[in-house]
Amino acid sequence: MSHPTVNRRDFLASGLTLAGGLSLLGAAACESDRIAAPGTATTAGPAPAVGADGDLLNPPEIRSSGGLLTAAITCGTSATLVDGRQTLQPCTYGASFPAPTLRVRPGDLMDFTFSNKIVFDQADTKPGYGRPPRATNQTNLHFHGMHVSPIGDADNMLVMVGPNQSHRYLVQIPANHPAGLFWYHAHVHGLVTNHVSRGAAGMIYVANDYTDRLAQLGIRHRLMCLQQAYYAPDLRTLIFDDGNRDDPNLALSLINGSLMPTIRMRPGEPQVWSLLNASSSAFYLLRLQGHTFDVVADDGVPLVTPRRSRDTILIPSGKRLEVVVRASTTAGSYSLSYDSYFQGVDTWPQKSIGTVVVSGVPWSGPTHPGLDASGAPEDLSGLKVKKDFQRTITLAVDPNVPEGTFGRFTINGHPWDPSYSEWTSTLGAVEEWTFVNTTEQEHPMHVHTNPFQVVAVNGAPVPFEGTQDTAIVPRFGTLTVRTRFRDFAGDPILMHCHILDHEDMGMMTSFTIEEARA
Ligand SMILES: [Cu+2]
Repeated sequence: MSHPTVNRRDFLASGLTLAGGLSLLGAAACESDRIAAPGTATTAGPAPAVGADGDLLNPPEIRSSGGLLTAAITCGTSATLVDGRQTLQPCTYGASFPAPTLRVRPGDLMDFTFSNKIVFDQADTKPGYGRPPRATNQTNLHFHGMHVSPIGDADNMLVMVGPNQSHRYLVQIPANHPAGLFWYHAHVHGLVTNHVSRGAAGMIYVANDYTDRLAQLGIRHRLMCLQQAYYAPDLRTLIFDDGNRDDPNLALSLINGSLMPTIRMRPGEPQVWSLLNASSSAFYLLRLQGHTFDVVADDGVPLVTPRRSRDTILIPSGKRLEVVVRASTTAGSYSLSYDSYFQGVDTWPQKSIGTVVVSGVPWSGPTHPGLDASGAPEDLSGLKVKKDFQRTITLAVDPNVPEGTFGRFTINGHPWDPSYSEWTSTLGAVEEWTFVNTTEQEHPMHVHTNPFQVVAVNGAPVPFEGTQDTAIVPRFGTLTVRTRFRDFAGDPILMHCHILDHEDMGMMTSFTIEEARA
C-alpha cells in the first residue's frame, strides 16, 4: 500500500500532508507485555526498567518473526511514568520512555502502522520554527543509520503524518545489512528537537549469527538508550529545552528510562553493551571507574579495527557505539559517569549515571566474545575520486540571526531549503566530501541512507577502521569522508547536524541520487 511516487516539488505544493489519512490496517490487538510475542503487534506501555534483582533491563522489545516485523506504534503525549515519576506531556511511542526496541534481522520486512496522537505539542514556545513553517502536531519516522530505501513508504523524509492520522511503514531491510544498533525517531523539520527531546526515540537492533553466538556463549548483551529528560520547574512536565542541563533536578540523565540504575556483572564477566545517544543535543563522554571499553562497532557497523582499552568514549547525539566491557575481578561498586565535555559553546556537566556492581561467582566462560566479521565494509581510501564528486560542505552561523531562530545555522551559505538539492549524484559513484566548520562549536553531522568512511580530520589522514553515519566536525576544522552509493536512488537524501536544535534552526541540506545512466 504505497502512496504515489511524489517528487520534491509536488511535495512542497501538496501542503505537507502526503501520507496523512491512510487508514489503520488490520493490526493485531495491543499488548502491554514487556516483550511481545513474535509477530504480534504491541504499543508496549510503561515497562519496568529494573528487574527483580535490581538489575537494569533492556527496554521492551517488538520482535520480528519469520522475516516480518508487524506492529502498531502510536506516537502520543499522554502522561506516562519516567523512572517511576508521573510525567506530563512526554512525546512517546507506545507510552514508553524510551520507546520499544524493534528487534529484526537482515532480510526482514518491517511492516507497521504508525499513528499520530500528539495532543500537547508545546510548539507555541521556541523553537517552533522551520521552513516551511511546521504544521502543528505533524510527525513521522526516520530509521536512523539504516541502509534502506529513502523513498516510498520506507525511510522517506517527505512522509508527514498529521494529527489523528496513520501511516503504514514498509521498510525492507537488505539481506546483507550489517548487524548492530540503529534507531528510529521523529524527523519533522522544526519539531525534531521538540519531539525527540520529549522521548520520541527508540532503538532498532539488527541481530545476526554473531548475536546468536553471544547468547549461546551466555554473554550478556545490554542495549542502553542514553537520554536526557528535561523537566519544567513543576518537576512533572517534560519539556524539550536543554537550557537547564546543569540542574540535576531539572535535567535527568537516564539509561533505558532509569535514573542511576544498577548494572550487575560477575567478577571477570565480559558483557556487550550497545549504546545509543538518543538525546536531542547532549555530548556523552562515558567513563566506567576502574574499567576500559573495547569499541567493536560504530553506528551499527562492526569495526574492521576495534578501538581497544579506551578509558572514555565520546558519543554525540545520534551516535551509537557497541563496546565490550570486562568486569573487574575485584568485587565492588564502580561508578558509571559522564565526564564534563566542552563542545565549543555548551559544556555538558560531569555526572554519575549509574553503578556497576561486580559480585557473585567469578566468570569462568570466554573472556571476550570475539568480533562480528560479517559484512566488513570496503576501504575507499585508496580509490580515485572524480573531481566532480569531490565536494565541500561549509557549516556556518549567521550572526545576524538570533539564537533560537530559523536561519541561525547554515550549510553552504543557506539554511534548510526543501526546494533545493545541493547536487545530483548517481548510483555507483564514490564521493569525497570535506565538511568545513567555520564555527566555534563541534557539529555531529549525520547523513541519511548511506554510511561514510572518515578519511581525514583537519587534513590529517585517518586509518581505515570502518564506517559511521554520524561524525563530529571539529570546531574551526575539517572532516573529510568518503562514501559509495551502491543502491537506493532517491531524493531528497538528507544531511544535517544532530544537535537537533541546530537542525531545526537550519543546519540541514539534501542531495539527490539517481539511477546510473546506461
Ligand atoms: Cu550543530
